[in-house]
Amino acid sequence: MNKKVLVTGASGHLGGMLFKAMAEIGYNNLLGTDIKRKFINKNEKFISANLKNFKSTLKITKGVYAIVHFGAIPIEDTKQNILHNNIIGTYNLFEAARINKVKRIIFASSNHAVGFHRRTTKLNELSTQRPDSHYGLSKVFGEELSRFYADKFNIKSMCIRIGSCLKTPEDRRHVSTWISYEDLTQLVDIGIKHKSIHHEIVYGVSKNKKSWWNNSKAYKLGYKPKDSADRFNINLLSKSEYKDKMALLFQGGVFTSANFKGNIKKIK
Ligand code: 15L
Repeated sequence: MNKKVLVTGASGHLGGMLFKAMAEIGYNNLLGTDIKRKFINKNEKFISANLKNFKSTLKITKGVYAIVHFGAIPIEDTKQNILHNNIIGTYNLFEAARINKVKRIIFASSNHAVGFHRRTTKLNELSTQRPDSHYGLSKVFGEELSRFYADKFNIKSMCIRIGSCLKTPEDRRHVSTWISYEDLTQLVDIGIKHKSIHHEIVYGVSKNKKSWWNNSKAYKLGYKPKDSADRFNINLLSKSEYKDKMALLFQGGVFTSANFKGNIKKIK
């Protein structure tokens, strides 16, 4: 693909992984951005920018065809930090994209947008959002923001509710939530190239038998996961889940129990 694709969060874990992986599958006009340049080679294009700053965001989105938006705080943080980095940062990015006539945005959503669903409930793309943290709430905002920009301004978008994207699954929760780097790259590629997307929500998960998510929407769009957590023999609880009975009930795990002051019985 010769069209310019901007990857935000290119110095981070997944943005950085995608920046390299997309170059390997034929994206030859990639631009990376992040607050600071890290792990990006000299021959790769990079501009440092903070998405909180609208002027810089306008600058980096000029002439861009599609944005792969992974630039955000990736875990729970204070309300203020999440508001400024994830919510305002993402809003700035979409608005700059509209002004600069960007055609598509792939949004790194998260399972924490639906983390307060029970592990016994099978979800699909139409399930009610149920954020389990300020972080998850920012992902709900991003999903609705991209729906609005698709409906109102025809910027096509794909929101990937990423489970746990790691080299390999590490604990029992990951047996349900794991997605490999290669499978996530495939989903991003579909979001950029699929002819008829408008606003789509898919789950970022490999082909795991114990998945909590019905991902038939992604399959309809052509997703053919190559990996599965089933080939790993993992029966360990994570260190943090070990003593945390509440975390074991809900899909979002320890994100649900942190600072919890609610009534578990009411969260059905
Ligand atoms: C996420 O959204 C986080 O970015 C990542 O650090 C993991 O916590 C992951 O979800 C998960 O739920 O495993």
